[in-house]
Amino acid sequence: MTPKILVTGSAGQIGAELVPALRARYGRDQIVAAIHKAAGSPLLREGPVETLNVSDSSAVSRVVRQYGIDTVYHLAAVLSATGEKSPDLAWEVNMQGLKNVLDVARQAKLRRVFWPSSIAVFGPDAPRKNAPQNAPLNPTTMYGVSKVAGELLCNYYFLKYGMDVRCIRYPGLISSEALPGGGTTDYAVEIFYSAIQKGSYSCFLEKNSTLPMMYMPDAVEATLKLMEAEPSKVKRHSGYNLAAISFSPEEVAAEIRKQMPAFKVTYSPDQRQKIADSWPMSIDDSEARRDWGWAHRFDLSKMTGDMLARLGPRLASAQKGV
Ligand code: AKB
Repeated sequence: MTPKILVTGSAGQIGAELVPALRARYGRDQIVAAIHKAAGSPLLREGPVETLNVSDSSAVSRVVRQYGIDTVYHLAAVLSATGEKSPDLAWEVNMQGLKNVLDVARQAKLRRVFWPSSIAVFGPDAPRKNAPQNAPLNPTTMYGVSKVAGELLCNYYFLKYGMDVRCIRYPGLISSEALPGGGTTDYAVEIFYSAIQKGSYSCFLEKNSTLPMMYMPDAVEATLKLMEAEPSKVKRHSGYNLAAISFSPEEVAAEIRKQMPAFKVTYSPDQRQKIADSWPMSIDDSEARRDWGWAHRFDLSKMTGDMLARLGPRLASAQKGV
């Protein structure tokens, strides 16, 4: 059966690549891209689009009924750095938004729900290297708190109502198609834009601040793989650890320098450093690999090559006004 899908937060970094991938897979009209206020990429407009505030439960319910939705990818969220500036907003969007989507999913008897968790569920007491699936979850950011509570809520809806909620703990995501907004790992995207546009970058994390990261094509692949897995293979309905590569700002800068030898990076850590320091450097994702066959394709060098190859010509023609 071809799913009829609603994607909330479609204009965000994940949505900008996941919506086209879902449309390519299931058909353009099967995917309703919900955006909040942001205009989103023109690509989103190539199929049904709705303006939707996930804090408004009746609006979520209306869209689900109107389109006969059976699956929701609920991506709308406030990320870690914005969440520290506006903790109330992070709680409202991340928690109330998720609760609304789960309640609508229950009432409308939806088939499946996807919800993104994050490496932000971990705090300073989790092992710094290869943080295991069942490490202590004591985050020190509001974003992390909302992700832990959200995971518990997803699992509660599975246990109590039998809802098929599926969930991944994403690492920092790097996309050639959309800029991130308000996260701690955003530097790993900005650095590519700045290298191409200015030949230099001022990094807001320390040079040796290693974090778990992933190229967006891998993240999209993992998301589709988990959502298409046979129910018997999905052994947990809180977040699966998911990993690909771990690198520091100086390591990605060195990789970029292989193609742009004059590229210069300076380091002036800001308040985001404290958030980065509270997260593990790497994640053990063996459960995801074992349960539903997850495997990443992009290492640091392959990702850097692909990012520069995609962004270079696009930014050059934008500069020329083509
Ligand atoms: C952030 O930096 O807040 C996000 C995340 C790791 O979930 N990219």
